[in-house]
Amino acid sequence: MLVLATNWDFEREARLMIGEFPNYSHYIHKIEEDAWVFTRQGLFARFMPEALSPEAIRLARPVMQAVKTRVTNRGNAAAKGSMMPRIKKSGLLSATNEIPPEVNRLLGFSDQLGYLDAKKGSKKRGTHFCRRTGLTRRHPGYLEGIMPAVRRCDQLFCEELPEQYAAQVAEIKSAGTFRISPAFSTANLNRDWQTTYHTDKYDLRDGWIALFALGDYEGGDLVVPRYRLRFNLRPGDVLFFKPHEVHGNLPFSGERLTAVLFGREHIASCGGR
Ligand SMILES: O=C(O)CCC(=O)C(=O)O
Ligand SMILES: [Fe+2]
Repeated sequence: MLVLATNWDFEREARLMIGEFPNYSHYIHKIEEDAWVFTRQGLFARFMPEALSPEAIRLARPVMQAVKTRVTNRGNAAAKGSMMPRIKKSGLLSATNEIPPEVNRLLGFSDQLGYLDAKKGSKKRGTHFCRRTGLTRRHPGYLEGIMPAVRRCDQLFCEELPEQYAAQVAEIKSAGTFRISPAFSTANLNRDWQTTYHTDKYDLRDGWIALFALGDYEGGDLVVPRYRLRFNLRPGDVLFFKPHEVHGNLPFSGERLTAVLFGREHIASCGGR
């Protein structure tokens, strides 16, 4: 087991690289074994190779392979300048920005399972109301397929990071059934998408995520430039970390499927049922 305490801290430089691709000069520590990673700010990551069972992998993989949604709204993770005004049917430019089809065709696929929160304080229905994600509604079997992997991640989170787990569960407990497990409300599924440097949005402010990978690929390591870290995430591995630090992927070949389990920022205000 590796216990790494790094003193590197390139916070400002990392922020400036948002929207750019990681490269091989952005890390010093390459992490590929069971590891705890500490920074000057405290515990940052817990890496657990081969943490998912063959059965959990077998059930989750077809669901993750079925993600067909193009990326239209994650501009930072898609590349600098990728968001631009939508062109309305009238030919005029809309006030809404999106990644246009000509650009998103070059990216991978991404969609969400589980639950979405309402904007804080919003009483409006429609997209402002707590609800299942569209993918969850359209394909009721999908969530079931990833649940063994979700339960395993939740259990490891509880065992390995008990304090952080207790805080996260307490924070979203009142969301009740708007959760996929005690600590997570939502799963973001990515297929064949090399993210540029970004921080995750819509997450609990101080939350932790579980990231796991499946598929058959080479490369795609997750780089965290602030702390000069590179995680070599192989199929079946689980990485717990704080997604408000800038991170992105190195290039890869093959089929790379990842799931990010997290708590939506306002999910607690949904109220349980
Ligand atoms: O696929 C990965 O390794 C990272 C995905 C990620 O950072 C995200 O979806 O926010
Ligand atoms: Fe991310």
